[in-house]
Amino acid sequence: MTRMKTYVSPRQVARALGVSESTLKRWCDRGLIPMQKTAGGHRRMAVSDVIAFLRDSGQELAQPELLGLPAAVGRTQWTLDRARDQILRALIDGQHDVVSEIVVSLLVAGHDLPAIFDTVVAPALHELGERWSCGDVVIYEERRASELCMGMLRELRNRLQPSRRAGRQNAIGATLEHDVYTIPVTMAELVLLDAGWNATSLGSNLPVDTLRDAIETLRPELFWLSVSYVENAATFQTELVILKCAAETVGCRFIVGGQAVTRSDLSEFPGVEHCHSFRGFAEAIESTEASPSEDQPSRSLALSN
Ligand code: B12
Repeated sequence: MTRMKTYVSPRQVARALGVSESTLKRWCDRGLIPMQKTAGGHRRMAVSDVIAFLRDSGQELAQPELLGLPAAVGRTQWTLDRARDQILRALIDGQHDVVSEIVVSLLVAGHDLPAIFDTVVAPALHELGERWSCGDVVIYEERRASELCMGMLRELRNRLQPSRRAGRQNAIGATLEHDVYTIPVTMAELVLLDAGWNATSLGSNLPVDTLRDAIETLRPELFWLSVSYVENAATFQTELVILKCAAETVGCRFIVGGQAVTRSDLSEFPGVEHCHSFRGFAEAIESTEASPSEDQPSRSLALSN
């Protein structure tokens, strides 16, 4: 499997993009790709910045492996529909590299994480669930696909490293007890990270009391709750009351999403926001960014080891 690199030399970037070093230097001088210097005075470029440049410019990537990206990145012009079908196939067959390659290719081609999650990965997982319930996919294949998907999301998370931390708003999120669905709660974390938030998923299956403590102690600007499974509707309502009170106490936004909760489930909870998709979530969190400062990069995708 290809290892991701955090920083590369301008020569490697020029070769990866298939352009001369003088062309690359011109782009750097125009501020299109930031250049950094190591303590020893060597010029270095963050792979994250190169990816952001590719997303913005449409420039092609000749040799992705020089940046530590899967070799096939950019070779195929994925449409979202075809990417969904191929990811489903790769998930069922346990092909980690193919899943990773498709997701990074879509990013490089300019698709953002909400589009990739809402229209590619989530529908592929829905179809996986359908096939599992019909017996066309057996349990080990479903479990392997879930693990593989989580692996791909963890890799993305390791690479979502905002270059500057000052001024960024904090968000925490989780799922409640009995809800074991780590994939959607991690996707929400990634959407926030890519939008420049300092986001931390506390994971899945958390008792409500510890979540209340987390909100009151960590005092984030935003708390997100991912709800993929509700064991008992009455208990869920009580848990929402507790979390809403905690969020009000510290003055943070409280956003709920997930396949086991609808807007009408929250009708008794004015102030608790509902998002139906990651696109809706991305739009909602954008409106929290009170005063976008230069410390909040619009794109923070950083590829690292
Ligand atoms: C992967 C999976 C698992 C994995 C979870 C692994 C993991 N680490 O997360 C494992 C193997 C553990 C599992 C277990 C079970 N599962 Co399961 N599982 C799935 C599967 C295939 C995918 C779930 C997923 O991640 N979807 C991707 C997410 C992103 O999609 P989504 O939730 O629809 O999200 C959309 C919106 O809701 C929103 N959103 C989601 N979260 C959030 C959060 C925020 C903050 C926001 C803003 C938006 C948002 O954005 C997305 C749109 O793009 C689903 C199929 C399906 N329809 O989803 C079945 C499914 C949910 N599972 C099912 C079942 C029956 C089970 C089990 C009972 C049996 C089993 N398979 O072993 C157990 C029970 C576990 C439990 N205690 O609850 C059924 C549920 C049927 C039902 N409604 O009652 C499903 C629907 C499969 C099916 N077709 O029958 N499962």
